[in-house]
Amino acid sequence: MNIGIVGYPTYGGSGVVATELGMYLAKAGHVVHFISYSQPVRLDILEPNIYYHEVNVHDYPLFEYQPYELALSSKMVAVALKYNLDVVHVHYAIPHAYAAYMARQILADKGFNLPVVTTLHGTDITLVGRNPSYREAVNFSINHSNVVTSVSESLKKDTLAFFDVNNEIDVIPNFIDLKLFTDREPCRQTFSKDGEKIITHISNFRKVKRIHDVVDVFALVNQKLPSVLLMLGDGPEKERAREQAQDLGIADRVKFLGKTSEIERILCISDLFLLPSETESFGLAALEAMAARVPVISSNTGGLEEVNIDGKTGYTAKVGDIATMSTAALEILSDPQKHQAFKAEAYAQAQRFDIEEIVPQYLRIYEKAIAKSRA
Ligand code: GMT
Repeated sequence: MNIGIVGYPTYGGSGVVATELGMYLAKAGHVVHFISYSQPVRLDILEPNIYYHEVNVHDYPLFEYQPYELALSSKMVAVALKYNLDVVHVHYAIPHAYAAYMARQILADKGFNLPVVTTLHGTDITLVGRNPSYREAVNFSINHSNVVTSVSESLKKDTLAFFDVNNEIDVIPNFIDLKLFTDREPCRQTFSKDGEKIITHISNFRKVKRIHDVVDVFALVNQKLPSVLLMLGDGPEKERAREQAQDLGIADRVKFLGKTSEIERILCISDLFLLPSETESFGLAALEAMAARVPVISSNTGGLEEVNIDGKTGYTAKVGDIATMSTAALEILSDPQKHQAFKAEAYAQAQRFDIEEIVPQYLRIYEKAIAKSRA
């Protein structure tokens, strides 16, 4: 198949899912055309069957805001015609689904049929999409995609609750390539001396991640158990977290490692993962931790309970309940046998989201979109 994939090129979330999906499809022999405003961070363009098309937005003094959707639609049209795309798969509704709808209309005018698959990822529905400035356009794009998928049952429920949806929504959960999490050389000594426990958090450090809860939970654990907190990623709340660690007197225990390409390696030496988010449609970072056999302490919001099974792969607690989260963390970390059992369950759960199992579901979705677009 000739497949167009549109997504954000950034580190984390929907962009990673889009990139990993495309690269897997390319390995399977499909020809994949990535369309974005810059090259996706995890994209290996040296691999066969992968093309990258950059969307260029022209600057003009009249524009206070550059019309990115217009440029994106035009690029989709050009790529579809030149490479005879069978389907375009857009990740994150805003503005990709809307731009894809326009591209499909323009192409129809030229006698070319381009089926559109939209995957909803989370904040495009739960935070940004609900905003009155975007709601109507997001609603329209959902209803006019040939097929819509969401990454969890919880996100599907939220979408049906927040919008007037008259389109079917298929749930296809996020996936993980388990092979990436094996045979990593140990680097524990770099971060932990004398058997200190390693607790890890990965995110884009936005408010929704409740970074202050990560630091508070860690501080409570650290009072009872020698430990270090590794903070991976970057974003607006990072400096505040650094100050918080200083105020709590644990600055030397909290290491900010920034955006690193060594996520799998660091997870493989971690003992526990924290994800206390305000909302999370899925929680891909929690799944990555589980693939590295790391139990997770998370909030019980959104799709997190579909990923982190309370009392099995880790524990879940109400948003902001740092007392329960720290008690749960200590329970797991201070009992080696229990820790081993949680690690095994975490890995077993990750296996259910193996890329080999999930990606074929997207291929069936593409077939469905093609059939629906011809009906
Ligand atoms: O918040 C993030 O981590 C980034 C965001 C994105 O859109 O890239 O992530 C969303 O999509 C991920 C991939 O499907 C999900 O795992 C995250 O749970 C979701 N984030 C939220 O819902 C807050």
